[in-house]
Amino acid sequence: MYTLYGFPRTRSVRVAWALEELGLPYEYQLVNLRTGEQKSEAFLQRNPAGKVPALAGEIGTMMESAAIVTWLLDKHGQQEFMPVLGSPERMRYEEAMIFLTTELEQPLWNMAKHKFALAEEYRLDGMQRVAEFEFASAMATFSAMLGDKSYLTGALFTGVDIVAGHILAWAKGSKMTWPYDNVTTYAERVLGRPAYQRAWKNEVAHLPA
Ligand SMILES: N[C@@H](CCC(=O)N[C@@H](CS)C(=O)NCC(=O)O)C(=O)O
Repeated sequence: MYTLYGFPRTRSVRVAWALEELGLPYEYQLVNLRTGEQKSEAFLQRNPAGKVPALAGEIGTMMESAAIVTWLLDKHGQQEFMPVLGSPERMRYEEAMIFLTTELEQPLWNMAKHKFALAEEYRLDGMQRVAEFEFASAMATFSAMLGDKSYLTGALFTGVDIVAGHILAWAKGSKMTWPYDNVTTYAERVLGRPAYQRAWKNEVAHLPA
């Protein structure tokens, strides 16, 4: 059985969502970011980055949420959730996954880092404005990549839609908006999936009082 090390309202929900889609049982191990547990010696042994998520299983412990989602679905859900390696759909998968994690997510992360996540001495004034500009530009690209497809690679819901769905939920939580109807409809489609709802609720239920 897998153990997911996570904390509610973080990127760990991506991994929980993938596990829920696959119907795999997993143990949820809260790493208390409020007390700095992610930097404890014990946790650093698992994930030297000192971040969540991490996924522990029979073959070791893995970090990086987008990679974990891809790995899990390749291993357990290839027929159902993953385009075949080398196919045009898989090309779109790889392209979108890198775009999401390097372009679309980064402005949101910069907003969070410079508002609360970094120690005050490292926060830069003006980052919000830069990040809003970069987010708007990345969203225009995202809307064009999605086009009129149901999902990012075509008709199949895949791992890259988990990561995109999480980023759009994060954007909404950060009060970001966009003028693209195709993105709004897509966000409703992916975030309405029962597996996402279950993953979200399960994480929140582990929140320390
Ligand atoms: N690229 C990593 C980023 C992981 C990450 O930054 N996690 C945040 C929560 S979303 C974290 O653990 N922050 C605590 C810290 O940096 O001390 C991934 O996608 O897994």
